[in-house]
Amino acid sequence: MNFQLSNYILKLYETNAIKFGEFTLKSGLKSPFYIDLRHINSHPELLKQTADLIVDQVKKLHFDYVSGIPYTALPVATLVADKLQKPLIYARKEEKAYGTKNPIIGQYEKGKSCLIIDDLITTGESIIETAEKFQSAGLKTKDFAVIIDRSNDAAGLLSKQGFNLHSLIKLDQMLDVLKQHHKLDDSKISQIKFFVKSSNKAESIAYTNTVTQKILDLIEQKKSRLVLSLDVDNQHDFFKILDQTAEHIVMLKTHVDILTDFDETFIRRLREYADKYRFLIFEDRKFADIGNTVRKQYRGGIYRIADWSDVVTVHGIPGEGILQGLFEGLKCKAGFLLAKMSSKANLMNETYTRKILEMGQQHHSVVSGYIGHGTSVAEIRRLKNKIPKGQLLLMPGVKLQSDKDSLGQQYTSVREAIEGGADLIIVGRGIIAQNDIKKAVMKYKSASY
Ligand code: 5IU
Repeated sequence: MNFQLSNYILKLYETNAIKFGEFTLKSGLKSPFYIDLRHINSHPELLKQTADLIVDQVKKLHFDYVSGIPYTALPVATLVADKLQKPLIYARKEEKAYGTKNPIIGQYEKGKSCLIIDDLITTGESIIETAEKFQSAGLKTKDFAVIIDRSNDAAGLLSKQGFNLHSLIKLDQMLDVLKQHHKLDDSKISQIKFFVKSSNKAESIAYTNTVTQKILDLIEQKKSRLVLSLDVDNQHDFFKILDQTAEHIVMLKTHVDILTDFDETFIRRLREYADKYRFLIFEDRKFADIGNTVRKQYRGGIYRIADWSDVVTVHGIPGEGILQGLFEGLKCKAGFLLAKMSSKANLMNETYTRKILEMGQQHHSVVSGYIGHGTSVAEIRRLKNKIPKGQLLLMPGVKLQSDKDSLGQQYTSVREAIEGGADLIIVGRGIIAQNDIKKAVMKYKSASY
């Protein structure tokens, strides 16, 4: 390692951009180190040095524009663009809910290429997300420059997707320099390396709760990824359809408040079917109020949903108190948070989705996964990649072929949903509105698994 770079690493350490101790991550895991490069922008010398090092790294590459991912990398990118005398463009951080605005700010010509600069790379997901925004705006993106590669192997992942990663510092190099300068000892270094290596594995074990495990077992046993959405208004039709479908589904999704003849016998009969044909009952209640109110709605009222359903849907909009209100003190119950709806022009933008995933990860003991939708394989895959390992993606708005209805519902095909990584598909009218229900359910089942 050259003198310039080790000097740079020491400066990062001195400005507290790299810290050692015990830090609780968003995931709840405790990390022995923490990297926060946001403050480099407040140290003019360090900022300049960062830009110089990046310029050295990228000056032989071919690109037309320079971009930085807001907020941290944008000032650095501005300096890099200035030094290389290339135009700066950048992608909006907050996506507009309706997606009508061009996500790229600045003037550019379609078909040209852009270098993307970020501060830190862990999994590569946010960089890929940004690259996709540029690509959908008609720009080419191949090269990424980052200050620190925290994972040691993000370059491998990116190269599989056709991207080149140019990192100034890899985690191991950084640890070596700090050790040489007596900032870290061997035991701390092995603790850090062990943490980085094992954290992915630890996360996947931690986030699968007992309800999720039941769902995963049923998927394998039944060789099906099908959730039937049975929105009919009377018990006769309900059980007639269930008779033809029950053995092929992993969960039955209900809206009990649609039934005009709901009564106690309905619940008793439904539970008998669930036990006999081994599916979970999923009341799609979409709770959305404060903890105290949803607790009453879930456990009381005429429906007493908590008595008979295994899982319910929950809006994250009121904050985490809703999960406490619903599930505190109950066993073997879980919720699915709404992360991205299937209806056209819904207001759940990327920022909202990300917040929901963070909330679900923190409450993984009662959150089995997320309701999410995408209109293409790439969009579904992007969402799926953001979901913590061990939690599930349930996708509504699915039919054998893509389609839409007159009230805003958008359908993506089963093939795309599964290829994008949906763990379960939620299908209603694709099955229940068909003349031959038995035949329809078999088609969806085999296409899903
Ligand atoms: N549902 C959606 N989209 C969503 C959510 C729930 O379609 O984003 I959240 C529900 C509505 C309906 C079922 O009960 O899933 C889909 O039924 P169809 O397959 O008939 O459209």
